Amino acid sequence: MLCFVNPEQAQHAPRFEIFRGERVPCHEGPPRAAFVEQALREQGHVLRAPDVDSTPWLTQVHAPRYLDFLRGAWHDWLALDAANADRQPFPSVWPVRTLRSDVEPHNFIARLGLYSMDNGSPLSAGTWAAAKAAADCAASAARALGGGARAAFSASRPPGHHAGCDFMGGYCFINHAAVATQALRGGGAARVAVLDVDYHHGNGTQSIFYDRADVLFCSIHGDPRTEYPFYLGHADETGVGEGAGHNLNLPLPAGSSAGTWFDALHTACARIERYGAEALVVSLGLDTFVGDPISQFQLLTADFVRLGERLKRLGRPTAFVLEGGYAAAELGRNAASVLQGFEA
Ligand code: Q9C
Ligand code: ZN
Repeated sequence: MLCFVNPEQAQHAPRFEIFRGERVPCHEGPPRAAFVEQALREQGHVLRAPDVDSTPWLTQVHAPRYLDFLRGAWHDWLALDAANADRQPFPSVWPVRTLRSDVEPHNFIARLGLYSMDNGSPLSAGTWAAAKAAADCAASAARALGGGARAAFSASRPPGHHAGCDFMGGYCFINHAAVATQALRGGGAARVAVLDVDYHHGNGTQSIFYDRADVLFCSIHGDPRTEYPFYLGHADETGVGEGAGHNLNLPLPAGSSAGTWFDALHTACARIERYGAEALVVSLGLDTFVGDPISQFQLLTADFVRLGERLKRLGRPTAFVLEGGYAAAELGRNAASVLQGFEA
C-alpha cells in the first residue's frame, strides 16, 4: 500500500503532559511514528513523503484565527520570555458557559485556553510544522485515491481526531481525517464516510461534519460517561439540520471484548453501505489494543488483521489516517496488521 510518512513528525516533541495531576512523560511521542514506519518498511510497503500542500483543505476544516494562533504559538510563547524555550505552556483558564469566546484575548495563556479543550495537548517548538506535514500526508493519501489507488495510508503524527474547527485537544492540533475527507470531496467523491475506530470518540471530526449530509461519521469508542473526551460521543448524537441521520456513535463500556467490538464494527459497516459512500476515511486509532496504557478495550494484534479484512469488504477507496495508540513498541505491528488484512 502507498504510505505517506511525516518527515517533520519528530519536531513535535513536548517533554511531559499532565496526567492525574502530575507531570509525566508524554504518551504521544516521536517513537510512535518511528515504530510505524519501521513496521511498514519491513512489510514491504512503499513509503513516501507527502506531495500535496493541504492548505486549501485546512482552511475548510479550521477557523482562520485558530490556524493563525497555532502557526504563531511557539513564537508568541518565546516572545514572553526567552527562557520559555525550555518550558512548556499549559492552558489554565477556559471560556466555558457564560464566558465569551468571540473576543480573542491578548494574553498568551488566555488564548491557549480559548483554543484548547483540555490541558493534555502540550505544544513544543515544532508542533505546527509536524501537524501541518501530517495534514499534508492525509491530503496526499486522499489525492492518491483520486488518482485511482484502492487505498493509501497516512502515518499522521501528532494525531488529529480530537481537534475541532477552532480547538486542539487529546494530543491533536489539526484534524487530519477531516482534511482527507475535504480533499476527497474536492476530488469529486459526492459522499464520504469517516469510520473512527480509535478508542476515544472523535469529537473533533464529528463536530466538523455534524450538520452535513455529504459526510457520514461513524465511531466505535469507549463510553464517554467514563472515557475521554467525556463531553461528546453519546449514542443519541445523530446529526443536525441537513446532517440529521448522518452521525452514528457506538459507545461501548470500558473493558469491552473483541467480540463486542466486532459486533459494533458490523453495525458501522452496514450503515456505511446503506449510505452509499464513494470513499472511506478510516481514523485508525490502535489504542483499542489490549496492551494500551491509557485505554481499556481488549483487541489483539490478530484482531487488527480482521479489521483490515472487514474494511476491504466494504469495497470503497480507503484512506487510512493514523490516530492514537500508545503501546508504542506494538504500534507498528498493529498498524501493519490492518494493512495486511486489507490487502489479503
Ligand atoms: N492528561 C488520542 O488517542 N488524555 N488521544 C489523557 C490527560 C486523553 C487520546 C491524559 C487521551 C487522548 C488521539
Ligand atoms: Zn485515542
